[in-house]
Amino acid sequence: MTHPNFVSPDLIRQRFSKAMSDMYREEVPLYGALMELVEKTNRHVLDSDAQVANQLNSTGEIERLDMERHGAIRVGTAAELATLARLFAVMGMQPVGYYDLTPAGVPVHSTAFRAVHEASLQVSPFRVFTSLLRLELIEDLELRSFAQSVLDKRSIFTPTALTLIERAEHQGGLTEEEAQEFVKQALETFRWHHSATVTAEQYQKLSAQHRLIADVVAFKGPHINHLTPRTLDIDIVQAQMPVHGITPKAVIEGPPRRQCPILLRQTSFKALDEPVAFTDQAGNQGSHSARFGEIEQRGAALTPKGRALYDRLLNAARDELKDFPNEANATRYNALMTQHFSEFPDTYDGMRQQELAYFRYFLTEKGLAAAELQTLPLEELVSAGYLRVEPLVYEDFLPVSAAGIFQSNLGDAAQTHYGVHSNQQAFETALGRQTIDELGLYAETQRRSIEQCFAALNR
Ligand code: OOG
Ligand code: NI
Repeated sequence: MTHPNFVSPDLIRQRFSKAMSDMYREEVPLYGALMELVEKTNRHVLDSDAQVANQLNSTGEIERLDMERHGAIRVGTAAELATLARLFAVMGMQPVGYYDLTPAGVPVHSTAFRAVHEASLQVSPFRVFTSLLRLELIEDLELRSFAQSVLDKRSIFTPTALTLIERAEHQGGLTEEEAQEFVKQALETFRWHHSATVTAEQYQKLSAQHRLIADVVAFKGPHINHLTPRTLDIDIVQAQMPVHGITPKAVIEGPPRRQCPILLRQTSFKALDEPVAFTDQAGNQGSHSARFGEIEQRGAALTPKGRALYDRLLNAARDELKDFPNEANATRYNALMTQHFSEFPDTYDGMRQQELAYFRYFLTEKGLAAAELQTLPLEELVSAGYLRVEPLVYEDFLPVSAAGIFQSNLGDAAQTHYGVHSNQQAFETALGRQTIDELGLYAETQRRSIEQCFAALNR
């Protein structure tokens, strides 16, 4: 039971997302520039593309668009991950999906904390891609135990944040005053720190093992490493970035450009080196690059069948390319993607009839006015115009894309090959709970929307 005086977790998340964006904008001015570019592009698309504008208006997504963003962090220990899960739970965020990044040579596995119900997503779709370092992949045993000891010494949460998490769990929520303090305290975990926790030499050793290991181990906390706004046309933004002095990665991750966008397309730019102070140096003599910028365009969530088709076509294009996409082969990669994806139906009707994507059903004016429809099957209600169908937006991430984003920001030079495989069970043990299967969530939302239509038709 929620107490009438408690602030809803959705509202806490909405405020936290805003506070995070304000903090990041102040810390990384380029993020502000990117946000302006995205806003301008979105306005242009809404003014010039009636189909997109109508679609966003009728699903209500138009209201969340300006505040829509995701962030990413990386943590070092099971205890950190488990406490983060509790912190995010206060904001109504659950771990959705399991992503294994080791096939791409990145020694982490991940989940995405986000709201799970469409009503909550509408209040704030804020998501945080959260990775756990797999220390067991450091082969040098001495370095591994050094990394472990450094991590064991740090506390990434403020004492007040921990108290408020416990209070929220105990009381079943937070009062207005507590919620305000919680947002302030929780933000501290994600702040950037110029001072490292290791010497310059220790940093070098960690970094030589993998740059990501240094990023996780050598600092006081899991600084937010990017915040990603949602654009309605990623190709425009990609083309405009250089005009604004920003150099994007060579290719856009995810599916190729389509009439009916599916899943998620992403591009990022490398952040600058930032001055840091190692423990054995006076002042900010060292440097570290961790923080970058990213933008994304979201499309329809795919069913298991649609996702299998996506994975097959993506793999076929990549196999034919025979290499990771890069500057030199970008044109060929894009051509191969377009060619292979011609097999994926590019109309919403086609995707719905073949059950490739999830949709939401809405009653139309005509449907509302008609009472004698009670016995018609769903398809006939749609074809007669009593129900309207809109694609359900994809709220999650893609492992191959995430690997491409990681790599472009860690430098592509060193490709590490790990002999290990995904270990969802170990991840969930560290997390202290199971991750939620994202496909089930989309199916539920689709089902609820159909039920609501039928209920309105008095079935
Ligand atoms: C996360 C990279 C993945 C995405 O949007 O797929 C990612 C990281 O670099 O920590 O952000
Ligand atoms: Ni990202």
